[in-house]
Amino acid sequence: MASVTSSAVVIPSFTGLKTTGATASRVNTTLVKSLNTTSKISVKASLKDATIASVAFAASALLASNALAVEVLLGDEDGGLNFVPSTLTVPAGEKIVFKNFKAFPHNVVFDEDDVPAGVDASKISMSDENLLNGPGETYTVTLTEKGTYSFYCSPHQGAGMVGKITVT
Ligand SMILES: [Cu+2]
Repeated sequence: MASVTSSAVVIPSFTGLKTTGATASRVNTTLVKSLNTTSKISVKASLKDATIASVAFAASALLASNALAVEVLLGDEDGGLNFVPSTLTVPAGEKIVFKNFKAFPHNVVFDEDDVPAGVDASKISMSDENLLNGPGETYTVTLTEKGTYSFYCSPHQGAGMVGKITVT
C-alpha cells in the first residue's frame, strides 16, 4: 500500500518536471543564443581591454624593476662560493636584492673598514648569525651614500666570497 502510494506520487511529479524542464531548456537556449551575440562582443571588448591593461602593467613592472632594483645571486651556477656579479655599480637609492641561489647558507655583511665615510656598516649588513638558509631567500639593501662598499658572506669570506659595490 505504501509503495503504490509513493509511485503514484512519483509519476505525476516526474512528468511535471520533464515538461517544465523541456520548456525551460527551450527558453534557455533562446536566451543563451541572444545573449551569446552580445556577450561575445563584450567578451572580445573586455579581453582587448584586459590585454592592453596587462601589457601596460607588464611594461610598468619591467620599468620599475629595471629602474629600482638590481639582483645579486648568492652562489654561482656551479655551486661556487661567489656573488654573481661580485662587482657592480648602482645609482644611489637603487634597491639591491641579494638572492640565495646555490651552496647556501650565505649572508651579506658590509666591511666596516671599507664603506664610505659616515656609513654605519652594521646598519646595512645582516648579522653574522643571520643566514639565508632557503633557496630564493633574499636580503634587500638600499645604499644612498656615494662611494665604494666592500661586502662579504661571513661563512665563506675565507673561501673568497666577497664583492664590491660602487654607488654613483
Ligand atoms: Cu656564502
